[in-house]
Amino acid sequence: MPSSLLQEFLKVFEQLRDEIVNDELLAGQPEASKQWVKEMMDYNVPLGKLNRGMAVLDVVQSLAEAKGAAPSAEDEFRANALGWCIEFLQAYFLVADDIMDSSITRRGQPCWYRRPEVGMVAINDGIILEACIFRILKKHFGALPCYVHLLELFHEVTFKTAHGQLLDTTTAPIGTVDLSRYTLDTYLRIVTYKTAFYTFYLPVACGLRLAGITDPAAYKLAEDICLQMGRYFQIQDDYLDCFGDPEVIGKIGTDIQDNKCSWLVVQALTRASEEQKAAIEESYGKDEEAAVQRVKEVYRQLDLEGLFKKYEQDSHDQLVKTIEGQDLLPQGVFTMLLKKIYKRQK
Ligand code: GPP
Ligand code: MG
Ligand code: MG
Ligand code: MG
Repeated sequence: MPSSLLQEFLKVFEQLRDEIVNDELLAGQPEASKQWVKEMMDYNVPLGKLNRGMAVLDVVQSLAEAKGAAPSAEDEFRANALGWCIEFLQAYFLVADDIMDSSITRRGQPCWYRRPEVGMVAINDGIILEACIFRILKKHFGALPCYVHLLELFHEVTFKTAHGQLLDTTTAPIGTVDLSRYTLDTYLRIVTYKTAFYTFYLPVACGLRLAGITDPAAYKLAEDICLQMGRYFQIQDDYLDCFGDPEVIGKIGTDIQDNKCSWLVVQALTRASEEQKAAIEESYGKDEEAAVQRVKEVYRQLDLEGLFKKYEQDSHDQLVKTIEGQDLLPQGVFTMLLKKIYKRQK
């Protein structure tokens, strides 16, 4: 039985989805195209963990609680609607990312572009998913003082994420293995941009805007903490890509085949013997099972699982210290997010 918060959140999705399908701008469109959009949204938007989307309400609640208040029903609806805007953005990114990464499954089902009736129509569906954000914002936030801030926030975060994705894909050109590219600096830049802004800063900044906070120092602090958390989150993602259970994470890892600048390869290269480096050089970036297994064997020899577990604990402890060491924003804003990802298996 899903929690009542989750039920409430899913109810808001149904409302927003129906509003989009019946959007006056689509009046006169054939039924079949409306049906396509509805099914495409149902397939791609609500089936994930929903951590990002549900975080906006958590943030709004923490901010209200710190003032001894509780959000009104209207504030809760708005927080959830903004949460769905983030989930639409995420759906858009994932549809596109799965094409770029030649991925096979996502959230336990075939990637959208791999459905026979979809193929490259998925690119257009991604564009529709992004456009939905701005229909939701206009309808539900258009009259609020925070509207322009929210528009800027979604635009800026998208701009940054796409630049992260640019670095991610161009650092991993298919067919050329250049191990000198896989440095920690390059890695941190990629993941800060491709993941941390939209996964952590965006939900927190949405909550701060809804709560009417305008102090730039609050946004700067939120950004610092959220980017730190986002890097930790993507390092977990890279770890799970190799060592996670595809049944649990809902996706089959492709980082080794895709030549990705993953945290694992970066760490492996700083620890590998000449022989192990040669094995990685020979096998990385090849879409062959034996080559993938060879790379994983080196990772096991170097005990990257143990290294990750230690990193995970240190990183968590460091984050707790940073969160507790400030008094500009209620700690709950961040601890709720951190609790959901600490030692995650999916
Ligand atoms: C995660 O990378 C980053 C994204 C999904 C952002 C994509 C951004 C675009 C502008 C398309 P990943 O490839 O490691 O994620 P996953 O493991 O979920 O495929
Ligand atoms: Mg991917
Ligand atoms: Mg990717
Ligand atoms: Mg990944």
